[in-house]
Amino acid sequence: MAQNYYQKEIETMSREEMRKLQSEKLVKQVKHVYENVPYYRNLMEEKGVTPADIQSIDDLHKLPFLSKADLRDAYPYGLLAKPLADCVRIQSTSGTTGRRVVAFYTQNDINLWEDCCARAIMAAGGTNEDVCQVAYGYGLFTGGPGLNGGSHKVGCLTLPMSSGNTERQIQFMMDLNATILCCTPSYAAYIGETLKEQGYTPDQIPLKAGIFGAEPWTEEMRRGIEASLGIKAYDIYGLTETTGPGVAFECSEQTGMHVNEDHFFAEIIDPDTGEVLPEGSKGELVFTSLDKEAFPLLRYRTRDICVLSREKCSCGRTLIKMAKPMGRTDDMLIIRGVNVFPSQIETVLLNEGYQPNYQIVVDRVRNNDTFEVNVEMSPDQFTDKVSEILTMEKSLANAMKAMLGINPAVHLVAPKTIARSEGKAVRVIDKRKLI
Ligand code: DLL
Repeated sequence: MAQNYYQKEIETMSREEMRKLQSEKLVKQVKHVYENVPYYRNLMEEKGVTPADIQSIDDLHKLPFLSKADLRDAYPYGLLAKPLADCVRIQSTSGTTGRRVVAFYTQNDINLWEDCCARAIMAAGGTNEDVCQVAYGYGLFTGGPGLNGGSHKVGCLTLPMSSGNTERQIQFMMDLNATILCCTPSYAAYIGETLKEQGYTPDQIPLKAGIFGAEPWTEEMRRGIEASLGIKAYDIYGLTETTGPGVAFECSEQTGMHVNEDHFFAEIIDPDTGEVLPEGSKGELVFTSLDKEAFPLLRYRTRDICVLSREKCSCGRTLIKMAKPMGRTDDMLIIRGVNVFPSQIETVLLNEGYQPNYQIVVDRVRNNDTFEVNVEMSPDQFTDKVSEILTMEKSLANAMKAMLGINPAVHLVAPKTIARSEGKAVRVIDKRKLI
């Protein structure tokens, strides 16, 4: 596939030049934060570090970490590094636990964020000939605004749909011949399902590519979405704390996501000791914003478990790659002492011929963990014969036991009874409240 770059010079820069650029930006950024963010200055002072100690990117490890707890402590304005007069926008997380994260942007911050999203769209083959349907949520969530801005920069005709109202999504997609779809992978799967129900075959759908992220999804799920929509599906990663989507994006090689490392420097650390791990090690992903102005987090611990790689990429980009996040240090469930990732359950479901419409319910009864997985049958799997359902449940439970090492109670439920998500799917209900 011929490569489209949005900012070729940066995306294909030599490693030496990139290090030099990162070092120059870091030195400036540390000074900016030290002078303007008393909260972080205190952390630096506690560690005995001053801006003079940071002469290049090799000195990054000397700086203190920031975590979600710091964001909560400093909420809402304590990590702001620019006067309010220079800030033009906030975005925020859904904040289901504790206080929400509120991130601030200057116009330059929005500009660099949209550039990152434009790189992602072009890496997925997008050009100004495309019609880009943005079905991520708009508003406080970063998905809609980020991809909307990137789509404008590429020059696509942008359909600012936001999420939800699937009938309308499909009508616009078909009437306007949308060629690129941006939304969460679970919503893409649902749109595919609905199109099928309406009698469309993949070759009747005008889409050619999808840019899906904001939640974990497996390779099996990717293949399912690609088949149902007749597209190539690209992963995109990001988090509100660093800007939003576009911190990293997939190219046509699809062996990991290129990190926009001229803006976000990535490290992998041991989550227990904080020690920086060598390239190729699995650990917690940490980002440093090298040139954001309003909300420049240094060494922010994402809690995403990941691996970085500098292997040469056939797309020509030299930007370091991150693997698909392999879970979070905080969403990993420990059930009866066993580590369980929702993505493992999803893999089993897809391998066994089920759709990834499921919910994990964990509870603790008399000091014992209970572990239930509710799985939706598709209309052609549906039966009301109890004996057949019991056999299917048993076989699925065995497959999960083989993958996880522990036995869940599997309940098959009727088609369309697990709530569909228009944003991030709620996969886990943990009633144990262990912390
Ligand atoms: O989810 C930003 C985003 C919007 C990314 C649209 C991609 C597309 P938050 O709501 O702050 O931001 O959630 C960030 O979501 O730390 C990961 O755990 C998870 N996440 C994001 N992208 C992916 C992905 C947006 N591609 C958190 N694969 C991150 C797996 C992802 N997990």
